[in-house]
Amino acid sequence: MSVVRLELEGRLAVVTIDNPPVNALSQAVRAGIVRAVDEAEDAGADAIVLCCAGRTFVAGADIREFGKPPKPPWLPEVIARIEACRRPVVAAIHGTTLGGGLELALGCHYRIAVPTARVGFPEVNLGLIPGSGGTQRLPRLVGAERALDMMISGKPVGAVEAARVGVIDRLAESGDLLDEAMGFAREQASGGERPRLIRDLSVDPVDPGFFSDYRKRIARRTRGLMSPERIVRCVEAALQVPIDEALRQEREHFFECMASPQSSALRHLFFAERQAVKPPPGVSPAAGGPEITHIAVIGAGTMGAGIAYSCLGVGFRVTVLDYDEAGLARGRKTIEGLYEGGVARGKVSPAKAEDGLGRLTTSQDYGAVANADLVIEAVFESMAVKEQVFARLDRVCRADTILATNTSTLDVDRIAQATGRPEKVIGTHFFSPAHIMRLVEIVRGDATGDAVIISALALAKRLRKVGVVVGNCFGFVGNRMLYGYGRESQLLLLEGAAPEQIDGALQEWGMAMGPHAVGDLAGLDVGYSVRRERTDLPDDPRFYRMADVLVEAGRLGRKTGKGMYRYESGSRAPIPDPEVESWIAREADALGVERRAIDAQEIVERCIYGLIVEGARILEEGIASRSGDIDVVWVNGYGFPRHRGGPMHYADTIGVDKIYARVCEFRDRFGPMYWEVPNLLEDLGRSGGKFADFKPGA
Ligand code: T1G
Repeated sequence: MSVVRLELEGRLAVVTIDNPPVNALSQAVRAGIVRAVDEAEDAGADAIVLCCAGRTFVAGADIREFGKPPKPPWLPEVIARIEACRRPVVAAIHGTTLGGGLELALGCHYRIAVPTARVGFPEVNLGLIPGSGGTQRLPRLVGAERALDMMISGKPVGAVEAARVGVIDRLAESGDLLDEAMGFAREQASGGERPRLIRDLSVDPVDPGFFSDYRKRIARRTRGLMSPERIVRCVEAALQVPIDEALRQEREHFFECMASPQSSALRHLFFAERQAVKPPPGVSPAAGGPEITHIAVIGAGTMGAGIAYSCLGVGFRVTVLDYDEAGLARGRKTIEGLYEGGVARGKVSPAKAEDGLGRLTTSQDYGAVANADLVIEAVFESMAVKEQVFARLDRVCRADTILATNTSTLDVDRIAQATGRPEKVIGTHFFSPAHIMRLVEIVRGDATGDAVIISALALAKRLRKVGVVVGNCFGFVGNRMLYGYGRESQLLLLEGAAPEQIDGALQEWGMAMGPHAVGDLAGLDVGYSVRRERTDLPDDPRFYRMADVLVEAGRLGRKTGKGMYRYESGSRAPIPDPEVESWIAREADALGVERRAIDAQEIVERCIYGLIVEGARILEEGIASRSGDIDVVWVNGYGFPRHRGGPMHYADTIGVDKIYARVCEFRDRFGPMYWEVPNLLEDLGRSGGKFADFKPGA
């Protein structure tokens, strides 16, 4: 079936794009539009309505075509063909009209939209810029500042707002968009004069210092990114040179961004995040578990309350259970506080807050959770405690109730063995703060049934989170890799790099926060107690030595006013502490570690390659089923820079052969205890392969 069809309705031509799932502008669509417009003109139509079948008007260029040899007609040519029409062309907009879809609509003479539609330029999220006139036509409609805000944020705006500022000419409120679009087209056709072209408008002048001020305003949030600056330059050109020259410059900037490693990384993540939330190979999507409406959360602490709030926010009935009355009261207070904060910030309506709290019950009695469809355990990170809780849940809950644990590192199989229903037990590892962090590691035990995995993926999607299915091992994917990264950041202290130097090097490289600042934020005692639970710690007195010394000295981090850094009251700014410096020197001396000057490159390589080495082991063991899943975990759970695509994509970008050679150097210099080369890294390093091409078990 053709992806673009033309129907003549009296003296009107209706051109319908039908390219599921989002009417992306593939080569066939672009060619089909040109052909349909030619035919409509040849037929002498008074006007053309351009609309889309399915759930949305065009949601953008076909990202799958990027990086492949481009095929004409290019989108600018399609837009130029529409603008050359002697009769009006009206875009009928619904759904999410994004990127090239909005550029196509701006090439039409007029735009009509249903009020629920959204329009925007998300290209910056892909390391790109609007490359088909968006940087030129949008400022002509809404002015430089509003256009820059839309393109730099990448956030869509609703049709009502878009109509208010002039992007949309009319709202279709009858419920029949096509009918209203045809009526609007007839109106424009009856005028007889040549339809207006946005390209013929001029951009309202700006103050002399506008662009330099605007660059300062966005500097922090666009740190390290390439395409925002290119967008600003394009809008500057819109005010300075004729449009055809500005369009030429825009195209040049677009292709430079397209060729950048940043765009490759961001496009990789776009697809990896959609792939990661699909059932892993071997799990039948049709399995489907019980309908989940009532969720019980065991443990009213910070994580339990955050999980409960997330579930309430999307309509579940939630029962929070805690054995301790005061703890339960604190948990309810936390949830109420989250709603109050949401209402105060205008993120949650008072009605929604009231509705959510109306679906919350709290109890100290396990009987209250007997009829839950799903139970999420979020009690203290102790295997003994968790085993007791699961044994009791197994006795109390319905036979088909799914029992999930929020453990961050412990053995899901052992927890499952505390029940008589191991096939119903799964890990749902939320990240703190649970109501904000998008990532959920869905940990499948040996016995976990497909239906339970599918139910957990569906829960994550409903919570608007990224649920990634991972295997059961110590630390699963994220925290297991974190040890490689954290271990090196600790050893580097003893070897001579100051905490602020380590954090600074990694933040400069792109990490949201340095490892020592993160440790102080999370609380050094958290890692300390997990390490005490471990029975497989390396036989190395240097392993997390400074973290242990600080905890044993009562320096737990921000919450005690000092940890690796010190903090002035009321401030979150980490301040280097000479006392810690002296302790590090003392410990290094006691451990016989020779101290030396260490440069930023070694800091970054040892910490980031420490991630990659563990990621390679995770892949070859099948703990992650795709290298992209590891990338999705690290950009969504640990602040890995999105514009570097995740640890495994970054390794593919650098070249696995180069990573392999450097890791061999580290092994030879620091020993095989931490730098033993995984087989997969060696195989790919020698063959020139990529992690992205590795299929576990293949
Ligand atoms: N190209 C190709 N495939 C796309 C696509 C696109 N633009 N958008 C979505 N898909 C696929 C997606 O991979 C998934 O496939 C399915 O559609 C459903 O997507 C020229 C250069 C539109 C808000 O950045 O933001 O135009 O996994 O799961 O949650 O200057 O998709 O089912 O096989 O996300 O309902 C600009 C990207 C491109 C929009 C719908 N446009 N898409 O969300 O569904 S660059 C974008 C989205 C550009 C111009 C520039 C979302 C959505 P599968 P989904 P959703």
